[in-house]
Amino acid sequence: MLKKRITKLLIGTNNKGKFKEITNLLPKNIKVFSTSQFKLKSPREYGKSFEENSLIKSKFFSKKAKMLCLADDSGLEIDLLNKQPGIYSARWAGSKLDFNIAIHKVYNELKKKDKNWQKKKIKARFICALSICYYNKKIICVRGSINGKISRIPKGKNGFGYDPIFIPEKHKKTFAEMKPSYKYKLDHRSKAFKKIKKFL
Ligand code: ITT
Repeated sequence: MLKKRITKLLIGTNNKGKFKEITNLLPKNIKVFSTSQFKLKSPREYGKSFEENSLIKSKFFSKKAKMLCLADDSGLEIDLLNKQPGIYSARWAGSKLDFNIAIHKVYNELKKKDKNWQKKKIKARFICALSICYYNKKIICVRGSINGKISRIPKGKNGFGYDPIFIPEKHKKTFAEMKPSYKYKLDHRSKAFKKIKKFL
């Protein structure tokens, strides 16, 4: 456990969308550092869960930059696809991380499972495991999730990744159609953040 409040923190991600969202969720008194400031490439994510991969990243980046690190491992689980892409959400976008490719793959896989999928409610959820480590020491690791469904077609230009195809529960718009400040208040990442609030 940390005895003092955090004053400086490395955000262990090379995903610009995540970085933007995480900095927005952090209290403004924390001095934030990015992996690009240290020219750090991401480690191989060999974990079998969001939590394991999050810890791999926060430990790796903390050791490289020699400072406290917050990392996020997240992804989209689709029930009809047996919870895929899940921890492989980034990998579905290919080596160039093209999310048009990932979204196309989601629709293709859904069609293979059920050609009438567009007429049905395709349950899905976003998951986020946030962890804070100092070198190899785990300070905390938590999970947040948000339920929803897959949109029949991609909609909206905001956000990143799978945002254009995810409609959160009790809403009609996709994450990509929402104002970023609105999405940040309700998504999986903000739910995980609430659980680490006492450290920030
Ligand atoms: P880092 O490992 O460097 O953080 P990454 O993009 O590889 O970046 P992940 O391994 O956690 O991150 O992959 C999760 C993927 O799931 C990510 O690439 C996003 O496109 C997608 N994802 C996660 N959170 C999302 C969100 O809030 N909105 C849309 N897509 C999201």
